[in-house]
Parts: sequence; structure tokens; C-alpha cells
Amino acid sequence: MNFARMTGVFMIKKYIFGKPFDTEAVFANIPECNDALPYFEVDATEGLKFTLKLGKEDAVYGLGEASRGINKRGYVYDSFCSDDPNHTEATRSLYGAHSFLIIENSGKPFGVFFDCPSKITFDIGFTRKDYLEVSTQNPDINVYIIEGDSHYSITESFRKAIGRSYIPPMWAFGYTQSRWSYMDKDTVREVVRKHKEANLPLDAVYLDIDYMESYKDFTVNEDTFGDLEAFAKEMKEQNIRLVPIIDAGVKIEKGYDIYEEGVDNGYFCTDKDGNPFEACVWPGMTHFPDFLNPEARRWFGLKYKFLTDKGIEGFWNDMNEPAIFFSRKSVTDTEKKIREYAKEELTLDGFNDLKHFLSSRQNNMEDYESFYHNTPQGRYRHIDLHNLYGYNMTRSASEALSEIEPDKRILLFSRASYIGMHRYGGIWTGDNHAWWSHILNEIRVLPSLNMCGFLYIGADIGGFGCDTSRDLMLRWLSLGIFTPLMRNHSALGTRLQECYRFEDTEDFRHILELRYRLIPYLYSEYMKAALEDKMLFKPLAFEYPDDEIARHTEDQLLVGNEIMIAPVYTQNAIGRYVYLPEDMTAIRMSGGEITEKPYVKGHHFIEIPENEVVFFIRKGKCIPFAESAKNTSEIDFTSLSLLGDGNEYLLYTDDGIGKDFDNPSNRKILKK
Ligand code: MIG
Repeated sequence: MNFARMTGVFMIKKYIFGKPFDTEAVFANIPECNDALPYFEVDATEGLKFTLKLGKEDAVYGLGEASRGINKRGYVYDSFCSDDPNHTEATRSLYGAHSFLIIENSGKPFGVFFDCPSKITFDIGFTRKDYLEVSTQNPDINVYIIEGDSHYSITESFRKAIGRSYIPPMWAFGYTQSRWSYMDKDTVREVVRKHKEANLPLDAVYLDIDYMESYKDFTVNEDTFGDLEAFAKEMKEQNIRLVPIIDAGVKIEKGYDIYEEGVDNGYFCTDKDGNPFEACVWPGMTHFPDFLNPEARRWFGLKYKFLTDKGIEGFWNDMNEPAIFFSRKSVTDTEKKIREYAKEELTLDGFNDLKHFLSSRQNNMEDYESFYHNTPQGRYRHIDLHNLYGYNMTRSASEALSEIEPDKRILLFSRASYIGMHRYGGIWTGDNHAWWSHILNEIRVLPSLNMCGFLYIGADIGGFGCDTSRDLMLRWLSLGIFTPLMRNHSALGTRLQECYRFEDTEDFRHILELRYRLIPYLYSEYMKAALEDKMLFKPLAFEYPDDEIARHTEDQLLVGNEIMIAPVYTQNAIGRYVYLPEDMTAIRMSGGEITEKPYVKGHHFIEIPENEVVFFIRKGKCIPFAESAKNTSEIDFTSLSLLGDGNEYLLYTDDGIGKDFDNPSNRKILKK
């Protein structure tokens, strides 16, 4: 990676407590500052506790993938990668651990990054309404303080220090379809055919765990997906990419090469006695590759070649918190418990105890405490490095893929993450539900993730868990057309939710077509954000800091420099109130037709039927707009029109696959 561009003065200072593990989240070489840590009071009685008094009006932004609002004030959050499929308001930690914050500090905002791979708790005006308390379990931590005169400049300095964000191939901006699982080739063929028949655009289909043989990484089920190479070719001829999943756990099975090599070379995480640690995930009993060991990391990463050799150009990494159903020790403990209770009749207390015991086996802290990593910095307990696991799994893939395919971008995203992983891949936001509130959750998480460098992001459109509904699907797609990763995905056993399953499919087609018409803009804005360390999704509070209403609007976002979106996220709505912080032009897509209408600054009720999309272009700006296309390969970048009342737009384009990002010829000005 070329970090030569990272010259100039960093407004970042590094404060070291104890002997922290080097997470490599911060790429820039920042020397230690020996002054006392500013802003916070530090208490080292137990772990570390950083306390700061908040001004009455101070907002606190950040924390990446977390629940609740864009302004995080008023609740408590944990930074601890967690496989938790119940994303509620009470959820304190999700799959990513992103401990970067901007604190407004009574008009003198600053940023802070608590770079610590074990659990951190952020109590943001929860226990005491005017105090921020950050507690770590571990006394060893790097704290970075980032100065700047605005939320944007703080974010940008931080982003420059953590390195350039991952850039996917352009086809990964197309609409993509997933399901746990499409069980065989014919099912995938049918999905592709049905999209074609209904005139629905499509760029990729995902393969979930069932394409593998017994859930073994880097194998293919010969009965259902035999000759994957020919199948990938057949799909590619129709401009459809197949994107297989890779899970973290490696099945324990004699004769399985990945297992054998991992054991022979000591590439798996170990228990306290140095034997490979055993835990149950989808394949049954597995070992976890030790991604914190550089040799193991390279070894596992190069295994992706098995699939790239078959023509595969994209991957998603799952279960890498790592998720653990139960460990070998849990099995022994469970057997013991059952035997104890079998001796006498089960009482209510006994029954409840047993029930609690069994449900607490999954992702159990005792298990995370009981295995170890061999790192160049020494042998560490997993619990002390927990948040780095998914990050380094995706780093493993990314580093190896750039060895395997040096000149080609590969699609790669992960479920678990830590700051630093944004250099290697994107993320999806895990197992959400087909709930209206989860559309709003997505709106709120997008800018927070951008602050931490994650630009290639998106949620499971339509909802992963429980049955979706037609109206929810339409509304969610109307937000999804603005997210870089646009994927419809759902869980085993839920209602099938490919767009062609619903009545009046043309309503879906019109929304998807709008996505393709917007790709020149979205791609261009994505690339500019990535190359200049800027945000793609911006809270109104960042853009209009002096506008009290904008500062408190958390259900609208700016997308790039020109667009504002105000998605509908309630059932049976006929539209919604939208706040315009400045004069804007509303763009309405209705029945596939596009109309423009100017609005003045202020509050408006905008009617938005479920089969229409409305978004806004800021005053004096315009966006490139393409003809409809059914696939990214068909988008005509030479005949773009300009929408909005501005006169010119700086377009970024390239071949969408190579890595010559910084070539000046990629930028050109479009004029009306
Ligand atoms: O325990 O591979 O978040 O997207 O479909 C569930 C099956 C495992 C969780 C992922 C989801 C995926 C599912 N996986």
C-alpha cells in the first residue's frame, strides 16, 4: 500500500499506558507524547478508567457499528466483537469493535481513539448524565488524541493516520442477491433467470455455507456445486459473479488438507497446554486459524487461491468474532451437569439453572479466556486480543489476494472488524431482522462506520431474520440504492425475498433501475471519499454545525457532496417530514420517470408512496445520471446527464477493476 501521500502534519498525539499490544490499527508512525493525557482524568485502580465532564449540549459521535443514535450520548456501549443476532436498543455490542469518538467538548471538539484489543465500556452520560466514562479491563492501551477545528477535519486526520480505505471492484456496486442458502447450481441459475425474466438488474449471487462440503473451507460440495469453475464461467458469461462465504473455523477431520497442515505447522490457536483449541461451529468440532500469527495468516490467505483459480472474484468472511457454539470443555461440563440433575427429579430451580447453563454456552467468555495466540509480540490469551480476530482474518485474505491477483480488485467483506480492517475489506452489518426499526438503525450506523474508515458497507436488505413484507422490502431497497454494498440477504427458514417473488414486480424494478442510474455518482463519490480520507455518509450535524435542527436530525443523511436522503422507515407511511437545511431540488422517481422540483430551506411533508423514491440535491450542485442498465457492465459512462441546479460535477471514473487509483486522468469535469 502506498502511504507516501501521508505527509503533512498530523494533528494526532499518542499516549501510551502500560505495554499495549500493537494492533496496527494506526498506520502512520506517531511518536509517543510524554505529556499527561489531556481532557480526561485517569484512574488506574482496576484496568483503566478515563473520565471527562460533558458540556450540557455536547454531542458524542462515533463507535462505528453500535446500536442507537448517531449522537451516542445517553447510553452505554461495549467495544467487543459479538455474534448477537438480536439487534435491539439494549444491545451493547455488535460484530465490530470501533472505539473512536468525537467529543464536542463545549465548542472545542476533539477525537479520541482507544486502541485496545480487549473489551472497553463506553458509558456516555448513562450512569451520570454529564460524564463520559471509558473503562478498559486491560491496563495496557494506546490512546490517540486527534485535534481539529471541525468534526470533518478531526475525522480526516484520524482516517489519514489509519490508512486508506478498501476499494472494491466496480461491479460490487451493482445489486446483488443472497440467501442462506441457494442449495445448488440449478437454484442459482433460476435466481439469475428470474431476475432476467422480470427485467431486474443483477450483478452477483452469493453462495452461503452450503456450497461447501460439510462446511469445510476451501472445498466444494461435488453433488450440488460440482465443477464450480465451469459454473463460475457460465455465470460470468452473463455478467454475474458468484461470491462464496468463508467461515473462520476449520473442521477437524483426518485427511482434510487445511486441518492437517494447520495442525502440522502449529497454525491454530492453542489451549493452555499448547494443543489446538477445539470448538463447535457449523462444521462440527473445529480449530481456529491463528490469524495473529503472520505465518498462519499468510498460509490461510493463500488458500483463497483454491477459489480464485476457479474464477471467483469476491468473498465474504463470516463467524469471525469468532462465533463459538460451544467448546470441548462446554461439552464435558454439560455432560457433568446433566448427569448431576439426572440423579433426582428436576425442580423449577434445577430446570431454570439447566436452561440458563445451556443457553450460556454460546460465545461464552470462559471459552474466550481459554485459548491463546502466538504473535510476534508474544503469546497472548485470546480474550486480551479478541477484537483483532476478524480484522486479521480479513487481512489474511486481503494480503494473500493481492499476492494472488496483484493487479485486480477482489470483493471482500467481513462480519467482525476492528479499526484498521477498513484497509482490507468492507463489512456488512450482520444478522438484522425484517423490522422497520432496522431500516432506521442502518441510516444511523452508516456515518459512524465511515468515521472509522469503513466505506464499503451495507445491511442485509429486507432483513435477515424473520419474514419480510413487500412494503418493508420496497422501503429498504429505497435506502439500499444509496449504500455501496447493496445486497438482499435472508436467513434459512424465512420467507423468500428475491424481488421477483412479490406482486407488481415493476415497482421493484424501478427502484433497482434507479440504483444503476446513480452508480456513476455513487462510485465517483465513493472513490473520492476513499482517496481523500473523507466520509461518504455524513450526518447533517457535521455539514450544518450551526443549524440546531440539522444538528438534531438523525434520520436523514448526506450521501457524497451533492445528495441528501430522507428514507421512509415506518409502516403504512404515505411520506414523511423532511428538514431541508438549505434550498434543495427534490428528485422523484415515479413509475421509472424522473422529475425535479425545487424546495426552499425548512420543514416539508414530502409524499413518498412505497413505489417511489425521493432524494434531494443541494443548491448549486448537480449529479451525473446514467441511462438505465441491467448490469454494471452495461452502464454507459459516456452519455451521462446532469441532475440538479448546479452547472458542473467532478466525475471520478476508472476501469473499475485495476488499481491505478491516483491517475489524474480518472478525474474529469462534466459541464452542463
Ligand atoms: O450462524 O452462514 O451473519 O449472513 O447467512 C449463522 C449462515 C451463520 C451468519 C451470517 C449470515 C449467514 C449465516 N451465518
